[in-house]
Amino acid sequence: MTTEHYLAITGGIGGAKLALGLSRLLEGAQLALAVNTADDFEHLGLHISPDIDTLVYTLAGENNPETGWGRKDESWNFMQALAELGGETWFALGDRDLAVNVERTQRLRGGQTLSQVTAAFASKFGIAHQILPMTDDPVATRVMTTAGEMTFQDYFVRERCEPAVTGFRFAGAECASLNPEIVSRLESPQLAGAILCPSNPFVSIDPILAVPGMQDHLRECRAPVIAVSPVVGGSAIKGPTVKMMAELSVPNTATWVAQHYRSLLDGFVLDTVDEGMAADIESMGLTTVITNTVMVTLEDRIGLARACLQLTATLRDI
Ligand code: FO1
Repeated sequence: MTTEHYLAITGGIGGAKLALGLSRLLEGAQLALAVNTADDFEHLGLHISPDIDTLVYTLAGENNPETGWGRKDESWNFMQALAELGGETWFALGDRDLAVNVERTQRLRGGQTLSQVTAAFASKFGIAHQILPMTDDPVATRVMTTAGEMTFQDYFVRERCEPAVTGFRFAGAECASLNPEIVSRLESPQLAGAILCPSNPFVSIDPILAVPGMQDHLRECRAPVIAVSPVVGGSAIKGPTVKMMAELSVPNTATWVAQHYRSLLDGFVLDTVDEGMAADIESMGLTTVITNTVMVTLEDRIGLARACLQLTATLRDI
Protein backbone atom coordinates (compact mmCIF):
# COMPACT_ATOMS: atom_id res chain seq x y z
CA MET A 1 0.00 0.00 0.00
CA THR A 2 1.86 3.11 -1.17
CA THR A 3 -0.96 5.68 -1.32
CA GLU A 4 -2.54 7.43 1.63
CA HIS A 5 -5.78 5.67 2.42
CA TYR A 6 -8.83 6.01 4.66
CA LEU A 7 -11.09 3.56 6.45
CA ALA A 8 -14.77 4.43 6.83
CA ILE A 9 -16.74 2.47 9.44
CA THR A 10 -20.40 2.25 8.56
CA GLY A 11 -23.74 0.58 9.04
CA GLY A 12 -26.65 0.95 6.67
CA ILE A 13 -28.52 3.88 5.35
CA GLY A 14 -27.07 7.01 7.02
CA GLY A 15 -23.49 5.81 6.87
CA ALA A 16 -23.84 4.72 3.25
CA LYS A 17 -24.66 8.30 2.24
CA LEU A 18 -21.35 9.55 3.61
CA ALA A 19 -19.59 6.54 2.09
CA LEU A 20 -20.92 7.64 -1.30
CA GLY A 21 -19.55 11.16 -0.73
CA LEU A 22 -16.15 9.75 0.23
CA SER A 23 -16.16 7.43 -2.78
CA ARG A 24 -16.50 10.46 -5.06
CA LEU A 25 -13.42 12.13 -3.54
CA LEU A 26 -11.13 9.12 -3.12
CA GLU A 27 -9.78 6.63 -5.66
CA GLY A 28 -10.32 2.89 -5.22
CA ALA A 29 -7.14 2.16 -3.26
CA GLN A 30 -7.63 5.25 -1.07
CA LEU A 31 -10.87 4.21 0.63
CA ALA A 32 -12.09 1.01 2.24
CA LEU A 33 -15.37 0.57 4.08
CA ALA A 34 -15.70 -1.58 7.19
CA VAL A 35 -19.37 -2.55 7.34
CA ASN A 36 -21.66 -3.95 10.01
CA THR A 37 -22.80 -7.55 9.55
CA ALA A 38 -24.81 -7.95 12.75
CA ASP A 39 -28.06 -7.19 10.89
CA ASP A 40 -27.42 -10.35 8.85
CA PHE A 41 -29.91 -13.16 9.25
CA GLU A 42 -31.13 -16.38 7.66
CA HIS A 43 -34.52 -15.86 6.04
CA LEU A 44 -36.38 -18.06 3.53
CA GLY A 45 -33.24 -20.24 3.56
CA LEU A 46 -31.15 -17.25 2.40
CA HIS A 47 -28.26 -15.42 4.06
CA ILE A 48 -29.37 -11.78 4.00
CA SER A 49 -26.74 -9.07 4.57
CA PRO A 50 -28.68 -5.79 4.69
CA ASP A 51 -25.91 -3.30 5.54
CA ILE A 52 -23.51 -4.83 3.01
CA ASP A 53 -26.18 -4.69 0.32
CA THR A 54 -27.26 -1.14 1.20
CA LEU A 55 -23.62 -0.08 0.86
CA VAL A 56 -23.05 -1.95 -2.43
CA TYR A 57 -26.26 -0.64 -3.96
CA THR A 58 -25.55 2.91 -2.76
CA LEU A 59 -21.96 3.02 -4.09
CA ALA A 60 -23.17 1.50 -7.37
CA GLY A 61 -26.04 4.00 -7.69
CA GLU A 62 -28.43 1.03 -7.62
CA ASN A 63 -30.09 1.78 -4.28
CA ASN A 64 -33.75 2.58 -3.75
CA PRO A 65 -33.60 6.24 -2.65
CA GLU A 66 -37.03 6.17 -1.01
CA THR A 67 -36.48 3.25 1.38
CA GLY A 68 -32.69 3.41 1.79
CA TRP A 69 -32.53 -0.38 1.42
CA GLY A 70 -33.03 -2.72 -1.55
CA ARG A 71 -32.61 -1.82 -5.20
CA LYS A 72 -34.16 0.77 -7.46
CA ASP A 73 -36.38 -0.21 -10.45
CA GLU A 74 -37.40 -3.37 -8.63
CA SER A 75 -40.12 -5.84 -9.60
CA TRP A 76 -41.94 -7.86 -6.96
CA ASN A 77 -43.04 -11.05 -8.76
CA PHE A 78 -41.28 -13.28 -6.22
CA MET A 79 -42.97 -11.62 -3.24
CA GLN A 80 -46.38 -11.75 -4.98
CA ALA A 81 -45.99 -15.46 -5.80
CA LEU A 82 -44.75 -16.09 -2.25
CA ALA A 83 -47.81 -14.32 -0.81
CA GLU A 84 -50.10 -16.47 -2.97
CA LEU A 85 -48.45 -19.53 -1.45
CA GLY A 86 -48.90 -18.19 2.08
CA GLY A 87 -45.15 -17.68 2.49
CA GLU A 88 -43.46 -15.15 4.78
CA THR A 89 -43.71 -11.71 3.19
CA TRP A 90 -42.96 -9.42 6.16
CA PHE A 91 -39.42 -8.90 4.86
CA ALA A 92 -39.72 -7.48 1.34
CA LEU A 93 -37.25 -8.92 -1.17
CA GLY A 94 -37.43 -7.49 -4.69
CA ASP A 95 -36.66 -9.80 -7.61
CA ARG A 96 -33.25 -8.26 -8.32
CA ASP A 97 -32.38 -8.11 -4.61
CA LEU A 98 -33.44 -11.76 -4.34
CA ALA A 99 -30.84 -12.73 -6.95
CA VAL A 100 -28.06 -11.15 -4.85
CA ASN A 101 -29.23 -13.05 -1.76
CA VAL A 102 -29.67 -16.38 -3.57
CA GLU A 103 -26.22 -16.15 -5.16
CA ARG A 104 -24.62 -15.06 -1.87
CA THR A 105 -26.19 -18.04 -0.13
CA GLN A 106 -25.02 -20.40 -2.86
CA ARG A 107 -21.42 -19.15 -2.66
CA LEU A 108 -21.36 -19.26 1.16
CA ARG A 109 -22.69 -22.82 1.05
CA GLY A 110 -19.93 -23.58 -1.44
CA GLY A 111 -17.38 -22.57 1.20
CA GLN A 112 -16.62 -18.98 0.24
CA THR A 113 -16.35 -16.41 3.03
CA LEU A 114 -18.66 -13.40 3.33
CA SER A 115 -15.65 -11.21 2.50
CA GLN A 116 -14.93 -13.16 -0.69
CA VAL A 117 -18.56 -13.03 -1.81
CA THR A 118 -18.81 -9.33 -0.96
CA ALA A 119 -15.62 -8.50 -2.89
CA ALA A 120 -16.90 -10.42 -5.93
CA PHE A 121 -20.28 -8.68 -5.83
CA ALA A 122 -18.70 -5.24 -5.33
CA SER A 123 -16.62 -5.68 -8.46
CA LYS A 124 -19.63 -7.04 -10.37
CA PHE A 125 -21.36 -3.78 -9.44
CA GLY A 126 -18.35 -1.80 -10.69
CA ILE A 127 -17.30 -0.58 -7.24
CA ALA A 128 -13.59 0.30 -7.05
CA HIS A 129 -13.50 0.64 -3.25
CA GLN A 130 -13.03 -2.32 -0.91
CA ILE A 131 -16.11 -3.27 1.09
CA LEU A 132 -14.96 -5.15 4.18
CA PRO A 133 -17.45 -7.06 6.35
CA MET A 134 -16.44 -6.50 9.96
CA THR A 135 -16.00 -10.27 10.35
CA ASP A 136 -16.69 -13.48 8.43
CA ASP A 137 -17.98 -15.08 11.63
CA PRO A 138 -21.64 -14.98 12.68
CA VAL A 139 -22.57 -12.01 14.86
CA ALA A 140 -26.23 -11.18 15.47
CA THR A 141 -27.64 -8.09 17.13
CA ARG A 142 -30.21 -9.08 19.73
CA VAL A 143 -32.55 -6.31 20.85
CA MET A 144 -33.73 -6.41 24.45
CA THR A 145 -37.14 -4.77 24.77
CA THR A 146 -39.94 -4.48 27.31
CA ALA A 147 -41.65 -7.13 25.12
CA GLY A 148 -38.66 -9.48 25.52
CA GLU A 149 -35.54 -10.16 23.47
CA MET A 150 -35.82 -10.34 19.70
CA THR A 151 -33.68 -10.52 16.59
CA PHE A 152 -32.76 -7.24 14.96
CA GLN A 153 -34.91 -7.82 11.90
CA ASP A 154 -37.92 -8.79 14.02
CA TYR A 155 -37.47 -5.52 15.93
CA PHE A 156 -36.68 -3.31 12.93
CA VAL A 157 -39.02 -4.73 10.27
CA ARG A 158 -41.66 -7.00 11.77
CA GLU A 159 -42.24 -4.83 14.84
CA ARG A 160 -41.38 -1.57 13.00
CA CYS A 161 -39.11 -0.45 15.88
CA GLU A 162 -42.17 -0.07 18.12
CA PRO A 163 -41.11 -2.09 21.22
CA ALA A 164 -39.28 0.00 23.84
CA VAL A 165 -35.62 -1.08 23.90
CA THR A 166 -33.82 -1.76 27.18
CA GLY A 167 -30.48 -2.88 25.73
CA PHE A 168 -28.58 -4.69 23.00
CA ARG A 169 -26.23 -7.58 22.76
CA PHE A 170 -24.19 -8.87 19.85
CA ALA A 171 -24.41 -12.64 19.96
CA GLY A 172 -21.18 -14.25 18.76
CA ALA A 173 -19.14 -11.02 18.81
CA GLU A 174 -16.88 -12.23 21.64
CA CYS A 175 -15.54 -15.07 19.50
CA ALA A 176 -15.63 -13.34 16.11
CA SER A 177 -12.38 -12.62 14.28
CA LEU A 178 -11.95 -9.08 13.01
CA ASN A 179 -11.55 -8.99 9.24
CA PRO A 180 -7.76 -9.15 8.73
CA GLU A 181 -7.99 -6.61 5.91
CA ILE A 182 -9.46 -4.12 8.39
CA VAL A 183 -6.59 -4.87 10.79
CA SER A 184 -3.95 -4.37 8.13
CA ARG A 185 -5.49 -1.08 7.02
CA LEU A 186 -5.68 0.24 10.60
CA GLU A 187 -2.06 -0.82 11.18
CA SER A 188 -0.83 0.62 7.90
CA PRO A 189 1.65 3.55 8.08
CA GLN A 190 -0.23 5.01 5.09
CA LEU A 191 -3.54 5.20 6.94
CA ALA A 192 -4.58 8.87 6.74
CA GLY A 193 -7.76 8.65 8.80
CA ALA A 194 -10.59 6.51 10.11
CA ILE A 195 -14.14 7.83 9.94
CA LEU A 196 -17.12 6.58 12.02
CA CYS A 197 -20.01 7.33 9.65
CA PRO A 198 -23.36 8.73 10.87
CA SER A 199 -25.11 5.40 11.35
CA ASN A 200 -27.10 4.34 14.41
CA PRO A 201 -24.57 4.14 17.28
CA PHE A 202 -26.37 1.28 19.05
CA VAL A 203 -27.18 -1.17 16.26
CA SER A 204 -24.87 -0.18 13.40
CA ILE A 205 -21.58 1.13 14.84
CA ASP A 206 -21.45 -0.58 18.26
CA PRO A 207 -21.62 -4.09 16.73
CA ILE A 208 -18.50 -3.26 14.72
CA LEU A 209 -16.80 -1.90 17.85
CA ALA A 210 -17.79 -5.11 19.67
CA VAL A 211 -15.62 -7.30 17.45
CA PRO A 212 -12.54 -8.06 19.58
CA GLY A 213 -9.61 -5.84 18.71
CA MET A 214 -11.54 -3.21 16.75
CA GLN A 215 -11.49 -0.60 19.53
CA ASP A 216 -7.83 -1.28 20.35
CA HIS A 217 -6.84 -0.92 16.70
CA LEU A 218 -8.72 2.37 16.47
CA ARG A 219 -7.08 3.67 19.66
CA GLU A 220 -3.61 2.58 18.57
CA CYS A 221 -3.77 3.55 14.91
CA ARG A 222 -1.41 6.37 13.98
CA ALA A 223 -4.02 8.24 11.96
CA PRO A 224 -6.74 10.49 13.33
CA VAL A 225 -10.08 8.85 14.15
CA ILE A 226 -13.16 11.01 13.73
CA ALA A 227 -16.92 10.52 13.94
CA VAL A 228 -19.85 12.30 12.32
CA SER A 229 -22.85 12.82 14.57
CA PRO A 230 -25.93 10.85 13.47
CA VAL A 231 -28.03 13.17 15.65
CA VAL A 232 -28.84 16.67 14.36
CA GLY A 233 -30.76 19.12 16.53
CA GLY A 234 -31.93 16.28 18.74
CA SER A 235 -33.30 14.17 15.93
CA ALA A 236 -31.88 11.45 13.71
CA ILE A 237 -32.20 11.85 9.97
CA LYS A 238 -33.73 8.40 9.60
CA GLY A 239 -34.35 5.34 11.74
CA PRO A 240 -34.83 4.64 15.45
CA THR A 241 -31.69 6.27 16.92
CA VAL A 242 -33.47 9.03 18.86
CA LYS A 243 -36.33 6.73 19.96
CA MET A 244 -33.72 4.31 21.33
CA MET A 245 -31.92 7.15 23.13
CA ALA A 246 -35.16 8.20 24.84
CA GLU A 247 -35.92 4.59 25.85
CA LEU A 248 -32.36 4.17 27.19
CA SER A 249 -32.71 7.53 29.01
CA VAL A 250 -29.68 9.06 27.34
CA PRO A 251 -29.70 12.59 25.94
CA ASN A 252 -30.50 12.71 22.20
CA THR A 253 -27.59 15.05 21.55
CA ALA A 254 -24.45 15.14 19.45
CA THR A 255 -22.62 15.64 22.76
CA TRP A 256 -23.81 12.27 24.02
CA VAL A 257 -22.67 10.59 20.79
CA ALA A 258 -19.22 12.22 21.12
CA GLN A 259 -19.04 10.96 24.71
CA HIS A 260 -20.14 7.49 23.58
CA TYR A 261 -17.21 7.17 21.16
CA ARG A 262 -14.86 9.47 23.06
CA SER A 263 -12.11 7.01 23.94
CA LEU A 264 -11.65 6.23 20.23
CA LEU A 265 -11.78 9.74 18.79
CA ASP A 266 -9.55 12.66 17.93
CA GLY A 267 -12.23 14.68 16.16
CA PHE A 268 -15.97 15.07 15.80
CA VAL A 269 -18.15 16.55 13.06
CA LEU A 270 -21.43 18.11 14.10
CA ASP A 271 -24.16 19.98 12.34
CA THR A 272 -24.44 23.77 12.33
CA VAL A 273 -27.68 23.57 14.33
CA ASP A 274 -25.67 21.97 17.15
CA GLU A 275 -22.78 24.45 17.13
CA GLY A 276 -23.67 25.38 20.73
CA MET A 277 -22.43 21.92 21.73
CA ALA A 278 -18.98 22.37 20.20
CA ALA A 279 -17.45 23.79 23.40
CA ASP A 280 -18.59 20.78 25.47
CA ILE A 281 -17.26 18.38 22.85
CA GLU A 282 -13.96 20.28 22.61
CA SER A 283 -13.68 20.04 26.41
CA MET A 284 -13.59 16.25 25.98
CA GLY A 285 -10.31 16.79 24.12
CA LEU A 286 -11.89 16.43 20.68
CA THR A 287 -11.36 18.80 17.76
CA THR A 288 -14.70 19.71 16.24
CA VAL A 289 -15.84 20.77 12.80
CA ILE A 290 -19.21 22.39 12.36
CA THR A 291 -20.82 21.89 8.94
CA ASN A 292 -23.97 20.72 7.20
CA THR A 293 -24.34 17.04 8.08
CA VAL A 294 -27.83 16.59 6.62
CA MET A 295 -27.25 14.80 3.31
CA VAL A 296 -30.12 15.45 0.91
CA THR A 297 -28.23 15.91 -2.34
CA LEU A 298 -25.11 14.31 -3.78
CA GLU A 299 -23.35 17.65 -3.20
CA ASP A 300 -24.27 17.41 0.51
CA ARG A 301 -22.70 13.93 0.63
CA ILE A 302 -19.55 15.14 -1.08
CA GLY A 303 -19.41 18.31 1.05
CA LEU A 304 -19.62 16.34 4.29
CA ALA A 305 -17.01 13.88 3.01
CA ARG A 306 -14.70 16.81 2.18
CA ALA A 307 -15.18 18.25 5.70
CA CYS A 308 -14.24 14.85 7.16
CA LEU A 309 -11.06 14.60 5.07
CA GLN A 310 -10.13 18.18 5.98
CA LEU A 311 -10.59 17.41 9.70
CA THR A 312 -8.32 14.38 9.46
CA ALA A 313 -5.74 16.53 7.60
CA THR A 314 -5.91 19.19 10.34
CA LEU A 315 -5.49 16.52 13.01
CA ARG A 316 -2.54 14.94 11.20
CA ASP A 317 -0.79 18.31 11.23
CA ILE A 318 -1.28 18.89 14.96
N1 FO1 B 1 -36.39 -2.82 6.07
C1 FO1 B 1 -37.72 -2.64 6.29
O1 FO1 B 1 -38.08 -1.78 7.10
N2 FO1 B 1 -38.67 -3.39 5.64
C2 FO1 B 1 -38.33 -4.36 4.75
O2 FO1 B 1 -39.22 -5.03 4.20
C3 FO1 B 1 -36.93 -4.55 4.46
C4 FO1 B 1 -36.52 -5.49 3.52
C5 FO1 B 1 -35.13 -5.58 3.24
C6 FO1 B 1 -34.67 -6.45 2.26
C7 FO1 B 1 -33.30 -6.55 1.98
C8 FO1 B 1 -32.39 -5.76 2.69
O3 FO1 B 1 -31.06 -5.84 2.42
C9 FO1 B 1 -32.82 -4.87 3.68
C10 FO1 B 1 -34.20 -4.79 3.96
N3 FO1 B 1 -34.66 -3.90 4.94
C11 FO1 B 1 -36.00 -3.75 5.17
C12 FO1 B 1 -33.71 -3.10 5.76
C13 FO1 B 1 -33.10 -4.01 6.81
O4 FO1 B 1 -34.05 -4.30 7.80
C14 FO1 B 1 -31.81 -3.40 7.42
O5 FO1 B 1 -31.34 -4.15 8.45
C15 FO1 B 1 -31.99 -1.91 7.73
O6 FO1 B 1 -31.49 -1.32 6.60
C16 FO1 B 1 -31.21 -1.42 8.94
O7 FO1 B 1 -29.86 -1.38 8.66
